[in-house]
Amino acid sequence: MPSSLPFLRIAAEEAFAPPEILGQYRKLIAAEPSLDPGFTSLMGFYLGSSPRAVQVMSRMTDLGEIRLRDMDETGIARQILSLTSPGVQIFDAATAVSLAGLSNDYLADGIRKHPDRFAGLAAIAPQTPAAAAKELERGVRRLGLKGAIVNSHTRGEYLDNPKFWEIFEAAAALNVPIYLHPNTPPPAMIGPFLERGLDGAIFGFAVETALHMLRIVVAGVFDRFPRLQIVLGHLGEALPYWLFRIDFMHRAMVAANRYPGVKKLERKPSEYLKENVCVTTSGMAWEPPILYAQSVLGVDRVLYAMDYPYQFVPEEVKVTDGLPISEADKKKLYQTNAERVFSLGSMGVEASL
Ligand code: 1DF
Ligand code: MN
Repeated sequence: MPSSLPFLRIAAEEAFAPPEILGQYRKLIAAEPSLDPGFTSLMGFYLGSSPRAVQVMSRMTDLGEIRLRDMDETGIARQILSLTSPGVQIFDAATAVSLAGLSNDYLADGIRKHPDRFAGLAAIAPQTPAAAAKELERGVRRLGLKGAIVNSHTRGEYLDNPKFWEIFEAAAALNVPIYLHPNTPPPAMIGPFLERGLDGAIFGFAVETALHMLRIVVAGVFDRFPRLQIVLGHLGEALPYWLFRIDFMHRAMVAANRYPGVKKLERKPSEYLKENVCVTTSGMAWEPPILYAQSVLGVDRVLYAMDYPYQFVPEEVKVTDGLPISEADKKKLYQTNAERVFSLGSMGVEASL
């Protein structure tokens, strides 16, 4: 790692999976291929034998030498690790709760061995909201994790449903963010995407995740939990481009009392998206939208991410390095925003444990 740089590169959306969970994915696809066509399409591909799948999966379970070598080659000082999408959210409730604990223990072990290189987010099972809140608390308090990852819908359900709000309550109380990571669209939505191969990272991920984020906003989650912070990947899943129209239409809909589920909020939708949301550059190594996101959300709310191992393209770091922004803003993008949002001051597992 070049030590002469005036900043550390911290990558905030980096995936891993314990072998046990990949095995459970395999079993589920074989046993119930029509349970969730998006999942079967996505993990059916990545657990298959194409060169891309093999290349990605050869790195997925590693929290040691392979990953560190790749990080060194690309100049990534630290990865903030999270269980790959769809996490445990595809499983039945009991399996999901148990595998979330297993995954977080696996992750904490990896971090304990390299506390200066890795930090992590807790996998949780929204299927059982109380258990999810408890596991988030265990992850943060006992394992030293820095927040939670939720891979968008859980078996077709979204976190704006108040039955999930104890998860938000726990995150707000612990003062940690929730990373709202993509998932493929749920069965009720995926048909038109799948027919043309648009269900995954190419576009369907962003449609699904932006929808989920907006459901959380218009449901009033941030009026109830004003300090809650959500992190979105992929430069905000296109939402920063939409702020003007979302505000205009939301105001018009509320004024017309058009939908029983759409209530007046304390702030404009765009204000929540600017004050309760941060975005990362995962998968979006492209100067125009990075500068646009910084201009709309502010330079304090855009964080670097690579999306390793799905998008392990060493040249992409050069795009971020070459952005026409000040050195001070580059340090925010690469390092200090992540340190603030994920409270990385105390990286690794608490010394007292
Ligand atoms: C892909 C991309 C897969 C992302 C992911 O998890 C993922 C992909 C299954 O390229 O198929 O996290 N991503 O965040 O862009
Ligand atoms: Mn990702």
